[in-house]
Amino acid sequence: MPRRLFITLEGGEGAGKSTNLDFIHQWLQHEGCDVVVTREPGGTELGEHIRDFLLHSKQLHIAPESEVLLMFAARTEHISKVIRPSLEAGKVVLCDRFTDATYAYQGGGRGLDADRIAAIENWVQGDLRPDLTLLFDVSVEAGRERAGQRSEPDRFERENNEFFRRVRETYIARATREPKRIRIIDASRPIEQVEQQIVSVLQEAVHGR
Ligand code: Z5A
Repeated sequence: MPRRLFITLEGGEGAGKSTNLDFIHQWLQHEGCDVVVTREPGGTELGEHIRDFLLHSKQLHIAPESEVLLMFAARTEHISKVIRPSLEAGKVVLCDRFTDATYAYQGGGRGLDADRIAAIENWVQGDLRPDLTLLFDVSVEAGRERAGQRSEPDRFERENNEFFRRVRETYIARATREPKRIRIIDASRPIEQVEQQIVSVLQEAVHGR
């Protein structure tokens, strides 16, 4: 039987997390996993309220420190009500973004000190870390062009290319430091090839091959 796993999806704007989430969910179910799909910020009633505020507030400028604390407030609720109970019940948790996004957006993008983020991470999460993270990587320009075809941009999507370059660099630096956990998926390829790469990474994580 596949063991319990905590899998997270990460990437910059337009990298294709949402596009591939369904595919990953179905693949895991087909392999016999009991899967809980969730997202951050969000995943609980309080978390969804925080998400709504952070993404859609008319107040564009929020102090980066407030932003990071709100992300972790949502995360604390999410961990205690959804993530830990699901893992303890032997399920696979498939989460659209988690703490790597905080390092990338609030650390890289907003310029907050990574050591401060790490201190809150340790306090809030204890030893909880994802077992596997799929980092969907595409150039900022290509990702933004794909995402640009959507409707009204949210608070993050209004940031400039420089912001998103720092986000991407931070993600890649983290993947370089933790290559076993964070697997880079080349999201610039056609969807069928992206899916093939996803499957080979998941095979290894779920079945150890
Ligand atoms: N955030 C943060 O700052 N700190 C934190 O700690 C956390 C989050 C947890 C909400 O995230 C925001 O929260 C996020 C960071 C911040 N802001 N930003 N930007 P989100 O995950 O909900 O929002 P998102 O980044 O906009 O992601 P998304 O909606 O999941 O979409 P996506 O991954 O960017 O891409 P997509 O919707 O799957 O695809 C975009 C388009 O590209 C779509 O038309 C697809 O059909 C197309 N596509 C996808 N893949 C391909 C390929 N391979 N070829 C061609 N076309 C493709």
